[in-house]
Amino acid sequence: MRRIWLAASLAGSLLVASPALAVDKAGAMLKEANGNEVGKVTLISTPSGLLISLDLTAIPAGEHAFHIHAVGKCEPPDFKSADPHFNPDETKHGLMNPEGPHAGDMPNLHVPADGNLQVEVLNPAVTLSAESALLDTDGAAIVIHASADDYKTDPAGNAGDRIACGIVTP
Ligand SMILES: [Cu+2]
Ligand SMILES: [Zn+2]
Repeated sequence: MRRIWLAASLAGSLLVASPALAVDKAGAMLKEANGNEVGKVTLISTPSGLLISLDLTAIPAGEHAFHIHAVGKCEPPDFKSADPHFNPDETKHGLMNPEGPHAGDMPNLHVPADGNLQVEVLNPAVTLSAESALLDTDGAAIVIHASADDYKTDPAGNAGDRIACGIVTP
């Protein structure tokens, strides 16, 4: 009798544990300091990592750093509320840093003259839920900077001001 009860309760807890936490898609609306929407981000969980699709509509032409920051808060005008780069492993900044990168570090965006850019980036270091989760209690934000990331200067790649910010939302 006791063995049957144990098996039943185990099955019950497994059922509760898995589907409730799984989030496989999220989005973010990128806004400048004046509140204008300048792009949309879609984040999709894949077995290879988080697939991030960007649809930018009004970013100044040129090369811009593109990161995931640690807190889902975008307060204008400087967006400092998003805190530093998402860095659950407490590493150093930069794709070219031997002690890096942060989980939130990603390649620069090259925006053409008309300010429109569609691009997809795979970030294998982050997930939406479970480990290295963007949707943890303080959330996360997608940030675009005024200048390029030099991929090595800790803690932020010398990328200058934060010109657009979007809160990752399930
Ligand atoms: Cu950044
Ligand atoms: Zn970084």
